[in-house]
Amino acid sequence: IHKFWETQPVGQFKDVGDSSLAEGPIEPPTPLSEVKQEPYNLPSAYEWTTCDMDSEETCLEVYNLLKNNYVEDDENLFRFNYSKEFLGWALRPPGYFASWHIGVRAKASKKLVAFISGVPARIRVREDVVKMAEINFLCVHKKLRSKRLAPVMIKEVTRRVHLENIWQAAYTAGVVLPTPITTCQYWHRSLNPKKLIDVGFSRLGARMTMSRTIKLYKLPDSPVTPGFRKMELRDVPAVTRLLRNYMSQFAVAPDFDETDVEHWLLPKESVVDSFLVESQYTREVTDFCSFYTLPSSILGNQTYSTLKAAYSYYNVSTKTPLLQLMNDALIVAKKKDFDVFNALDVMENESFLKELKFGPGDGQLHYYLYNYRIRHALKPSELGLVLL
Ligand code: MYA
Ligand code: JJ1
Repeated sequence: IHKFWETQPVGQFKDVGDSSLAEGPIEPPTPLSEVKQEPYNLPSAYEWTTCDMDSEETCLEVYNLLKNNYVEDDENLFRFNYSKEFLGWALRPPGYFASWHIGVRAKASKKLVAFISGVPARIRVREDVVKMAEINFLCVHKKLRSKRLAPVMIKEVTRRVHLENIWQAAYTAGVVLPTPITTCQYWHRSLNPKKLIDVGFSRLGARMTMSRTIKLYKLPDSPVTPGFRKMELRDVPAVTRLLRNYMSQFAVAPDFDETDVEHWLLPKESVVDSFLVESQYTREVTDFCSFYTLPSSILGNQTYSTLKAAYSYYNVSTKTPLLQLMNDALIVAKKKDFDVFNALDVMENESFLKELKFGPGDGQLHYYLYNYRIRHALKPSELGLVLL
């Protein structure tokens, strides 16, 4: 049933529960001279293109492909609409490879019809820090679906990752493939309940009126934690220490250094927001929270075209209770006019979801590793990784 995935070095369904298989790489690296030097063959009407994300024009083409053809919910009411600024940020972290930004064009029209990307990351799996590619934004134009183009694109990105002497990858998907290291649940916290109901994102609860619903989700005007402020460049060393220490408890998590923290967590307008708590006398950074901006297009609504969503990213609490820290995150997200605050049940998130009035969504997110076996599936709470 998985003609492509059966051929790949990933945990196979038939091996689930087989304790004789050790954790770690499934296949050893091959000498670089043995990595295929030419790109895989595409159907003759199409050609490979490396997408230069420094070029406004190319960035716009990728943006438009995704805006019109990327991930939708199960009822096709919403479609992710990553901004151009977001794509520039997500695809150009420290040490990125332009060759991993892979497009497919129609030869005749030069129109961009498919895309896949990778970015380098160091990911710790239990004791071992492994160099990996994070694969994201796999997209085939709606008119070219089900023609087995995706396996060719996956093989091509794999080849280009191997050329950089990297042999493992991490990725997430809304579909079940062989085989998830964990399956996470999406949770949603209404910030603008009237709009969410009007566009079909949520429904009026049983025995609830609109005015009772609006009151239920009301939040204070400003954060309540003393010393809660936006993260700045000067905070990078302290945030890195706080985060590294906190992340060490999870089975799978990124191994962030100061360069990574500056890129991934320093606030960037309409892309990523980060806040911390600085204690009044010691000026110590004790707590941290962050979220990224990912709007969705609302498909076919007369009144609204965009749903503004914040997604919980990395959060650390050592002094401020996580519940209070995340309530402050909701307050600032509401102030910034987000309609909804989304979170996965990863890390310690379960400890605040219900109390802060998040409700479970109809979507799940499956996490995968390529060429790395995990003995047992993880609990979502053992996962310390958030992909964009
Ligand atoms: S997840 C987001 C994926 N994108 C979307 O959902 C956007 C909307 N959908 C589409 O654009 C298309 O439906 C896509 C499939 C492109 C998804 N991950 O060409 P096909 C397998 C992996 O006929 P299409 C993200 O970006 C499917 O099981 N495989 O199908 C992370 C089947 O194989 P098999 C997937 O619908 C991506 C084959 O493709 C996915 O026209 C991580 C069918 O191909 C999926 N999301 O196109 C990629 N969906 O027969 C893997 C379907 O075996 C990275 N398939 O079941 C692996 C690591 C690589 C680097 C390694 C380095 C060392
Ligand atoms: O956003 C999602 N679901 C929403 C909208 C559902 C619309 C009908 N299908 C949802 N809303 C309920 C909210 C409600 C608010 C008050 C409290 C109770 C809950 O459930 C879902 C996630 O739940 N999103 C998707 O389906 C999008 C795709 C998810 C898979 C993503 C794949 C990512 C690609 C990897 O890079």
